[in-house]
Amino acid sequence: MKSINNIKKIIVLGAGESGVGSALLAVSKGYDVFVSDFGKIQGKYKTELTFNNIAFEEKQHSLDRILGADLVIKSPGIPDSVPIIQSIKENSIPIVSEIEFAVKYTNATIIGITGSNGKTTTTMLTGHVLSSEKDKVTMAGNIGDSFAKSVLDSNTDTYVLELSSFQLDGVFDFNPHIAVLTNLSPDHLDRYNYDYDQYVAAKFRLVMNQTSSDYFIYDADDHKIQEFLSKNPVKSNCVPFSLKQELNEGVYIKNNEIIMSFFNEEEPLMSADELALKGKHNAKNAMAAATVAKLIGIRKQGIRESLSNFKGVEHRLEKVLTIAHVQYINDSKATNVNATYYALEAVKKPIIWIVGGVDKGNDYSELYELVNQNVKAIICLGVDNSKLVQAFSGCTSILKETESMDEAVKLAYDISEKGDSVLLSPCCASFDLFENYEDRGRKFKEAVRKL
Ligand code: UMA
Repeated sequence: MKSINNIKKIIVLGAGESGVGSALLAVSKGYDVFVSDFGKIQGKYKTELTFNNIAFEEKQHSLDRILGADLVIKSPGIPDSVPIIQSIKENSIPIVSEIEFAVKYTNATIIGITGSNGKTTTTMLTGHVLSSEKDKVTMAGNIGDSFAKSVLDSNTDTYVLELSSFQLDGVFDFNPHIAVLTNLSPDHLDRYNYDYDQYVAAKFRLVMNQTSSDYFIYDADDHKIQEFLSKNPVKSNCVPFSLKQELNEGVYIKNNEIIMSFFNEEEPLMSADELALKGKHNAKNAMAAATVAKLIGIRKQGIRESLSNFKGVEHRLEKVLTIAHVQYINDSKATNVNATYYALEAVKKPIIWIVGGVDKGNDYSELYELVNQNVKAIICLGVDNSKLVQAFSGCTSILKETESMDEAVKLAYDISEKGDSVLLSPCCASFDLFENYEDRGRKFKEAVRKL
């Protein structure tokens, strides 16, 4: 990227959470900023731009104006394949993500957390544990609030950033002091030419600038992570965690006890039974959070207490209500096959499964066994359900389709019997019928409460 000192005109593409945060930060740093959105800008973001006198356009990308930029900050939801990005690249104008831009304006310690699943839970757990002993800890990134806006607003010591592959695609100098990779499984393949390795490479951009004074925490049981590392060693200190093997350096479980093995010293942290979040995948998320906390210098007592009193993450296997002995569970955050796999495994059967949305190149065959065993009815909730119907029509006798959340929940209610679970675990992105996965989860909860 051009030295930041030589940049005057910044174009921000996309006026959602990321773009508006970037624009506000850029204006505060004295840049000439113009925001361009191809769609209609949401009311709250338009108000923020107008209120701060930031020039913008909507329902178009004006090529001439955009090509006058010294730097383009691209929102993560905009794919590289769209014509405007191609034109910007042909004109050799640098394109960065909000993360790359914003990090230049903070001296706080950066903890960057990515992974195909568990990154929100791990980010929130980490923030929760660090906050037990530190005052100025801020969580941001893919978790909802933009990093750029929090750099502008807050006076923080430590950022815990949830990072998506889309955000990492646009980083070049970004270097978190502590990086966490929770796990890898195929996701967002529609953005990576349906090539899993391209997606994996995007995730590993998290550690590409790390040095010997930084740390990389990762799942040692994950074959894809190990495969990548064997071909592309990192420069930072590797601190793996594992449920399967005792590690000389790292965190593992022995006789149900979480053991931290650091600097040639082994110490038990707590029993896995004491963790607030249950299940193997949550044990791993907790081990990753505990490792970050240890490296940051949080005392063992603080780590243990925080991991036992954590309240959980909204839209992630969130219990909503029990009606007529049927449990309704909101797992709207499950936007890929792997996340839904965990849900179908973890939730009490028989399950009435509400699934669907925007398919991201999913391979549903991994779910067949679980669906055959645990699911009694499927309700497809999406504009185009054809791939789901084709994949699962042989698995259950009941398969219904709808485009309405209220109707999906009503159908589930009608089908359900005492002891069943109704699970919203969509396995897909939400943008066909909802603003985002939070909106989808909230609408599910409203529909359940209306029953
Ligand atoms: N747009 C254009 N041109 C285009 C395409 C889109 O201008 O060619 C415009 C749209 O009209 C819209 C804006 O871009 O107004 C939206 O940008 P965006 O999709 O990047 O969404 P933001 O509101 O900026 O939110 C983004 C992340 N969204 C995505 O990556 C899709 C949020 O992650 C993140 O919290 C936020 O930045 C702040 O960092 C959400 C997400 O769904 C939670 N992430 C994906 C996931 O977790 O699977 C990656």
